[in-house]
Amino acid sequence: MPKPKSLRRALPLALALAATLGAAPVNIAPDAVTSATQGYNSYVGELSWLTDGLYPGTSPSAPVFLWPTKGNLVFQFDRVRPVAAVRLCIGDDAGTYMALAYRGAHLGSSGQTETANAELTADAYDFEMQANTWVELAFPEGTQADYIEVGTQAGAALYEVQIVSDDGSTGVGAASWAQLKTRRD
Ligand SMILES: [Ca+2]
Repeated sequence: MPKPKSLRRALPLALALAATLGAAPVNIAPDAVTSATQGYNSYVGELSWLTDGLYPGTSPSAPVFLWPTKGNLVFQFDRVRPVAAVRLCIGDDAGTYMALAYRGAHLGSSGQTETANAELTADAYDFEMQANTWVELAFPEGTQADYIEVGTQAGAALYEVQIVSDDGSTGVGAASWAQLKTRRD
């Protein structure tokens, strides 16, 4: 489904909110166990390259992970975390992308995401197929997840995956924008 424009505005708002409250947005992708689903999911490269912090902005020799056709990656956390967005650093080959946030999902023994006892807490999509840029798949404010699945239907070259969280130390994440404005006025 096309991504509503409102989702594009959600991350800057979340980041502004977090900055104002003193909880710096952080990349929690390195905290996750990263896996690829099995079946119709061939890739070239190493999963570890997706979260090694190396991409053209940080390293001219950053290795690139290639999906020739399609594929799905999963990121499993040991606890439920607030998640604001998934950011993908795309190389020369661009695809279309989805990011699904769950509570309670897991990667089953068949190599597929098991959602029988899970809740889909948010989903986000990008169909613009832009190469050599960061693509941001923003979740609505307040999204919580312990399992995120990222997929492409058109193949892609990926340098890095970041999962943005405002999981700071203030514990004020539940404040709404309206409440914050009132507090500041
Ligand atoms: Ca990388």
